[in-house]
Amino acid sequence: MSKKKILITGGAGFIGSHVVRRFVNEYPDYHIYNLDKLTYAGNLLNLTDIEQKSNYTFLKGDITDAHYIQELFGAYNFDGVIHLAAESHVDRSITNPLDFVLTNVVGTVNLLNAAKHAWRDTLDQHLFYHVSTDEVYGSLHDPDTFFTEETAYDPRSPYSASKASSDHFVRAYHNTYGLPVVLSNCSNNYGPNQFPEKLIPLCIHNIQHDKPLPIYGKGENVRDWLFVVDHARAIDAVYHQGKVGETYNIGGFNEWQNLELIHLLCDVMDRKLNRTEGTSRNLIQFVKDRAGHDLRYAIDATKIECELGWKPSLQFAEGLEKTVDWYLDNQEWLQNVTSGAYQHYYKEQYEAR
Ligand code: NAD
Ligand code: TDX
Repeated sequence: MSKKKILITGGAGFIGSHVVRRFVNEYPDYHIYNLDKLTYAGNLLNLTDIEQKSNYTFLKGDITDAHYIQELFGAYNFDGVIHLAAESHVDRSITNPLDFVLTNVVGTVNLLNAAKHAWRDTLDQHLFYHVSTDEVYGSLHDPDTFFTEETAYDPRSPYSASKASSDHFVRAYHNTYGLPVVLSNCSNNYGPNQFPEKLIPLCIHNIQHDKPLPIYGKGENVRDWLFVVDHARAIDAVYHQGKVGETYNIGGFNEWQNLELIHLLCDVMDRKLNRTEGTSRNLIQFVKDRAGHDLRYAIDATKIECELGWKPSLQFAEGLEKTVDWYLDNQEWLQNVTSGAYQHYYKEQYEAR
């Protein structure tokens, strides 16, 4: 029997690389095609351990190119799609919203059109999985409320508006054309291979170089953090056991105020770098708040726990320790991604704050 062909988009990025690794290693009977444009956030160094595997193929391509995507589906006859490719950073969406519309909305619709066409006579043998975010639900103010799968959408940044729009298109293709889809909305991920524009790796990098740790506003915003490998496990569960047409919220039941989280990270870094306690905390600098900064995200992950038997495997302290160790052990990776264009981004983003 021929191997099942699965297209994973955005597989050279942070979460995508962990998903690709999991599927290549766990499912030798699948052939995994990783489609990625290799933007600033895509990095093949994330996948050196699996690049030689016989059930893995990398395809460099852009999901905004409708013609290319149609041809790709015609050529490979994919059984399933796990779609992660996106512009993913909220701050960049505030300066360049259109990039987010193009990749996250138009790119997703291009993939949906190609799947609808290629799968038209065998719809029930396929699955289109859209990986999305908790940010589509908006901002929570009451500490006792959580986002459930029934929470109304209320996106408030250009990034979350683009992800909400792509979620709506995925559901519309299910409703209108019968495309078999499944979706998940996950909280903030952290772990190895995350680009140092996001809070945790940015602070790890800055602490190492004795640079200020920029905390937006008063550092009171709350996020729910999940170790990236646990998100990859959840994606595996949703792809294999999720019900067609359904949405699953994924989260860590692990809420932290930004300032508390950075205090904890500083203490871990002081210990790892043999610095006197409190050294890294002295680098904290409160800077101008993010425009439209959502106060709190918190996921209720009861559905995926009860229906698919998934729950996080790591405690936060252990996950953070692993993350710090990974960055300290992978200086070449960090140097590679923080030279060149990153310097320009950093200056633009932080010098005026
Ligand atoms: P990332 O920015 O690290 O990676 C995105 C990947 O997509 C990169 O490899 C990039 O090269 C690729 N890409 C971008 N534009 C492309 C295009 N036009 N064509 C093909 N490839 C393109 O993002 P991430 O943090 O790994 O997030 C992956 C997905 O998970 C996104 O859809 C994001 O919305 C979602 N998500 C992220 C988080 C999080 O905390 N990071 C949480 C929930 C959901
Ligand atoms: O320098 C910083 N200082 C700071 O205080 C940065 C980069 C962030 N922050 C704050 C903003 C947020 O409250 O830290 C929190 C986390 O920020 P990010 O790491 O930028 O993540 P967030 O904006 O919460 O979005 C993330 O989670 C959901 C991902 O980037 C999204 O792709 C995902 O969908």
